[in-house]
Amino acid sequence: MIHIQVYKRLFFCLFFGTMSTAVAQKSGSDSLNLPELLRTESGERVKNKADWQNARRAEVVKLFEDNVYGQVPKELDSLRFYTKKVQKGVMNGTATLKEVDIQAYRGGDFVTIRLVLFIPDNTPIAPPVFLLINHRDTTNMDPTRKVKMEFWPAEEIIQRGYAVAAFHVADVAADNKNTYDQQVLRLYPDQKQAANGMRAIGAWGWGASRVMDYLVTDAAIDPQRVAVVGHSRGGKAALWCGAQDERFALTISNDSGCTGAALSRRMVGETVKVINTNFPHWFSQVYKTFNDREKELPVDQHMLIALMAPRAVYVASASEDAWADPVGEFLSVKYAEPVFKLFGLSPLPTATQPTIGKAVVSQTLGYHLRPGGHGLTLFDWERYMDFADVYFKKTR
Ligand code: GTR
Repeated sequence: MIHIQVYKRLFFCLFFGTMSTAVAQKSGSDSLNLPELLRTESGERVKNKADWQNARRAEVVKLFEDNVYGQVPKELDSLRFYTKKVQKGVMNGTATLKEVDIQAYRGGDFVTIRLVLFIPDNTPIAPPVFLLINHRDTTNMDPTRKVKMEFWPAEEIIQRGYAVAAFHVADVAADNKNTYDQQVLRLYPDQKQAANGMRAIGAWGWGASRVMDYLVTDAAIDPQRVAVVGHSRGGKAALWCGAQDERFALTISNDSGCTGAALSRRMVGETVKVINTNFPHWFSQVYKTFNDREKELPVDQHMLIALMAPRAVYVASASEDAWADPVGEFLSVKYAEPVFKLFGLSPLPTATQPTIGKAVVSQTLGYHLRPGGHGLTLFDWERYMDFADVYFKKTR
């Protein structure tokens, strides 16, 4: 049954997904009946950044915890960092490799996140870092660099003067509906019972926050300039992580689609029901009650993007990636702009989706539509580094 729905959806998004943003935007957030960003639960208007920071922001984080991604447990007995390897002069003498085990302890049990980190040598100051939440094969983050993939072009990122890091999602929650609870959820058994309990996507974001716990201790990099990056399902986790962990200066969503950057209420491409049916281990039990009820969701994804303010967020789409609804990914950024405006930050310099291959950026917002299919490519990374060069005021 689900397959016919998928093909119907695919046809629907191919036909309607490409409806121009101008039309979509003219129909505006009203026609989508998007939940209001700038009004509190008690009906107060959010007039300035203080209203947002002191009241509305926490409400929106809670709405996503309770209805979509689940809780974000913070209690730990201890967190230990073991630097297993430091190898200088790698990448033809341009970088230092660090392999660090991050061990999180609770209730006599622990999980280990294995971090791979390359740091460029001879940068004038501690460099910014790109941290990838890797859900693809570990060969995509090969510390020996025998295998090089543009999914994580570590050499090119080092050449641009950035540190580059990655961990694999399986260290915190296997991407499998039968075994996802055998890593970090072992430390938080109560989450399994809770209807708004953390599931795999939340656990991957939790993992990135534990990596940040390590990065703030490493003087060789600049923890004030860390970007959390994810592709597709990893992009959903990166957005949720960046939304609630304000230590990440920049959040990058690459083709994250449904329950990532794409507006759920558009119901173009993958829907809430389809994603909950195909990946029941990704989101909270409560989220499943919104299958086929997108219009009743107390949130939509523009609110997730808005939680990054006043920090930066970059959303990318791919022109042939109809399943991820590129228009919906772009509109989420547009409809989040009112919150950035509260901080005096300008909107994207365009009202409509930019032409394929052209990046549009403001101080803290970025978007591009890459030519081609669903994937994380060197083209995408170069656009992220171009944005970060300005946002992180990088000298080299
Ligand atoms: C698809 C899923 C998408 C996206 C994608 C990916 O199967 O429907 O939501 O997450 O996988 O991660 O590549």
